[in-house]
Amino acid sequence: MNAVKVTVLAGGVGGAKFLKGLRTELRRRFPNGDGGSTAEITAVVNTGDDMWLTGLRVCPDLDSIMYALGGGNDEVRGWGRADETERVAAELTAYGIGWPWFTLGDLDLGTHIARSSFLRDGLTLTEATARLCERWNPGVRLLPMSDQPAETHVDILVDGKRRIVHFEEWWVKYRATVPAQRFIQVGVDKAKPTPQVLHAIEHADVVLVAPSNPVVSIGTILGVPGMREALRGARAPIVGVSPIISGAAVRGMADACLTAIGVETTAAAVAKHYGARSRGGILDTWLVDTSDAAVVPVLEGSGIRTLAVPLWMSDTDTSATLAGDALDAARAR
Ligand code: FO1
Repeated sequence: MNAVKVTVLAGGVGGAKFLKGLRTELRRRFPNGDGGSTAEITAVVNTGDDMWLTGLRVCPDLDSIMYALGGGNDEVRGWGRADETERVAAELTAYGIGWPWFTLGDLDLGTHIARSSFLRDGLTLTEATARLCERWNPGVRLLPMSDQPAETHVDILVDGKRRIVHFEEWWVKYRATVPAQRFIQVGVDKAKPTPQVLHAIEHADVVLVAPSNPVVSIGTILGVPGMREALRGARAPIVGVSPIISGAAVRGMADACLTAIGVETTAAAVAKHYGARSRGGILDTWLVDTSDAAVVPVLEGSGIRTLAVPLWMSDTDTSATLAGDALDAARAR
């Protein structure tokens, strides 16, 4: 019986929670005898949040997952490193460089310096990420969606002026409180899925869409030219998990993002936004929370097989149960 291969499209914090649950569940279902699993998980991760900052390449979603699954993340903040200090950040601010409102902690800077050093040595982002993961050993293969940049920038209206700012400025400095007129993926037309991503989609037994931000995480991944086609051509069933429960975003400001692209903040609207694979989209099956069970017949009508299961990921156990439901939904297709 060859190893089960699960490929997951994921963003940062929400994606990390889901991946942690999936890793736990696969270790339970396919134990390898020493605490690990014979199953192989590959995460295709959003790089739209990435930026060059004080000369360093910062990859927030890749780092959130690497730290969370490697055991180094700050569980309270949900991002960055545990036991962090900010001495270097204070120096950078004293020199007037960087973003004082976007804290790069001392330990976190170690990651950005290492990654930037690998990139300067000519490694691709995929190769650099693999080198960082040799240390953190997340138990999941982390693949940037593309080795070419496709940064998310946001067209905002602030103090009566239209400005285009990096996603992190809108997200962290403005807390997504100023309305986003539109999202721009800078350079995405020159980006393509990496060969490793295409291979992971083609050879997957199951493809899962994590309950990450449907616009600036999953949407950014789907926006890489060729990504949708690769997913639509996958032999594996594609199961998505709603990031919206009872009309509210589970985390982050997914509602602000959905509103910006004119999509209603409901589990059904997001499913239709991703689309049924049978009708040109990418989904075969969609998981909604039990509180949204009423949308099941509606979505079945639009070609998306839909199941209502508990979606709240309050801890690794509930995340593992949810991941198990997603795996079962794929098999039962
Ligand atoms: N989020 C914040 O709310 N405040 C910060 O100062 C901040 C710094 C930061 C530095 C590195 C990094 O990888 C992530 C960081 N984040 C911060 C989180 C970041 O906004 C999120 O991880 C995603 O980009 C949005 O999901």
